[in-house]
Amino acid sequence: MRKQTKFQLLFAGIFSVCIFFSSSARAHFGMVIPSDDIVENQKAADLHIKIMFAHPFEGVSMPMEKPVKFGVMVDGKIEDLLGRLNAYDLKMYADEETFQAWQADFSIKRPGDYLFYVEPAPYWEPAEDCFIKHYTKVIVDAYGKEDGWDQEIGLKTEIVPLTRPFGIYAGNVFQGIVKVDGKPVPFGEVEIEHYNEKGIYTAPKGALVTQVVKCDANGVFTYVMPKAGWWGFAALNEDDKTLPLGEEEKPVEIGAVLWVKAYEMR
Ligand SMILES: [Cu+2]
Repeated sequence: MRKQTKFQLLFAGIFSVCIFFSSSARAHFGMVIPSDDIVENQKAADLHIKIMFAHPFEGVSMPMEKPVKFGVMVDGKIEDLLGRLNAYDLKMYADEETFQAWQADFSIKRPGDYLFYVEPAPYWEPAEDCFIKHYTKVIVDAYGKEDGWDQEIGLKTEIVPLTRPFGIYAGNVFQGIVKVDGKPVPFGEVEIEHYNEKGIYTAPKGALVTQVVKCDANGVFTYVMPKAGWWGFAALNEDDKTLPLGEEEKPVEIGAVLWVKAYEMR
């Protein structure tokens, strides 16, 4: 009995970050952020990829277990990159301590569109009484091939871009189609956040941290990115399967997350 209490306390401690922030904004985002979204020279071709689970605008991270899958699809072929993952201590701008995140290096050798994806381990979120699993994707174009960015990897849930997902200006419209099990999700919800990496932006009110749009009847969402930098789109749905937590079965929030980078016009 005593032991259980201690365990619960530990559990509460670990996840207190989430609970603390849950009242103002509760948007979690799987993050896959490459060192560049467009590779035009040898130097940029050595990509460094960071894989995190966080509140990207507020600069607060959550501990991330080793992902179940990490790979890249190029020209319709999938390469498993799980063995390249290294854990590191992430500290975002508002973090008071470090949390486990993941990173990998990947050198691009030939032209093409590189679709990187992560399937994380389920994350237990007591504040929402559910597990969270964000299937997260980012697309890097190499040497101007611009071919394949609209392909579907075939993830459990996935955002398929309708707008070319690289080389975008701030102020451009961005559209994508949200799919679960390969089928569009009508009127699904999409949460959007800016990766406020250095904490230079503040939200005037809590509601501005996370933008929310809904898909139309065809599962298509539309958003205009107001500023340069990385933007995350998280389409959230509930899985038809549950996962056990002790004796109980708990629901699983599945997110299809896509990251795109916007540029300022010079
Ligand atoms: Cu959280």
